[in-house]
This record gives sequence, structure tokens and C-alpha cells, in this order.
Amino acid sequence: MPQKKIVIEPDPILRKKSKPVEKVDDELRRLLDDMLETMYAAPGIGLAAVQVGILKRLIVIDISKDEDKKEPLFLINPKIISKSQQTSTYEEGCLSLPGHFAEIERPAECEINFIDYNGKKKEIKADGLLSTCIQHEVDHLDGVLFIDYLSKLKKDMIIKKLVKHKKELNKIVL
Ligand code: K2U
Ligand code: ZN
Repeated sequence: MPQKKIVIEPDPILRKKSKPVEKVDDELRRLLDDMLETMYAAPGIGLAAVQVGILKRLIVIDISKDEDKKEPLFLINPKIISKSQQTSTYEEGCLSLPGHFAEIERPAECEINFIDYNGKKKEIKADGLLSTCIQHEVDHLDGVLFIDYLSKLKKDMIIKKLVKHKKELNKIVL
């Protein structure tokens, strides 16, 4: 399955709201498989469809550390239905903001409902890194990036560096 190109910030598509999926069929499963392959190759532990330029409410996640014991999660039309009062802080990164990391505080636990790879409705509770990753990815589906939780100064500095990074990349490609 072909890996897909990851959209790098700043890019207007990363600020758009993704649309719900109407039908879970083989074509959608092929897209989910391509997203998962793209995520593993990056490497990353999560990826939202908008990060490969597709405005559908689709997320793939795999926080398993063991290369041989992959445990992918496919989230179709995920909806966060509850978040804990208690918070936790993780150093977050993002494949669309390569090389930038920041400590981000989020609700420690969350509960989501979604449709799975086979079209079945599911509901799970998450804590730890999985909870953080789910919230990070659902943010993507609503056009929100982790840098939006930083001070304007820090956010503008990261975007300025990414603009320079993209110019350098374009020089190499052209
Ligand atoms: O949106 C993304 O690019 C997914 C992030 C996943 C992530 C979300 C929250 C906290 C940490 C990571 C990418 O996988 S970033 C790459 C990465 C991988 C492992 C740990 C930290 C960052
Ligand atoms: Zn991200």
C-alpha cells in the first residue's frame, strides 16, 4: 500500500474541520491501511487523515512500543464523550510540525465513541499516553494543533522555523 505525503505546517488544510465518514467500505479501509503504513514509516504513534491532505474524520493510533506486537487503533468519526477533571502533561510532537516538541497539559482520561475498521460502533476509555494521543488527533480533525496551547510568542517562533524549514525543503525538491 502506498505511503502518503504528510502535510507540514503552515498549511491552510491543517486548519480546516474534517467531515464525518458516510460509509465504511473497502475503499475506506484501504485509506486507513495507507494512513497506518504512513504513520509507522514516519515514525509516529498517531495520524489524522487531514495530515495526509484528506478532510475525513479518520484517525489511526498505535502506542505499542514493541515492533513485533503492533496494536493499531482505527477511529472512524471519533467523538470525545467525557474528559476527566484531573489533568496530565506529556511532551507532545506532531508529524506535521517536525522537530518541535512541547509540554502540553490535557485531561488525564477521556472516553470516546467511534466506528471501528469493520463498521461496528465502539466506546473506549483511555488514560495515559493513549488519552493524550486521542485528544491530540481529535484536535486535528477540528483544525487545532498542539502549538495552539502555547503562548503566542512560542507558537509564532515555531511557525517561523517551520516556514524556513519548508523553504529549505522546496529548494531541495526544485
Ligand atoms: O499528530 C501526530 O503527528 C501524532 C503524533 C502523536 C503524538 C501525540 C501526542 C503526544 C505524542 C505524540 C506523532 O506521532 S509525533 C511523533 C512522536 C512519536 C512518539 C512520541 C512523541 C512524538
Ligand atoms: Zn499531530
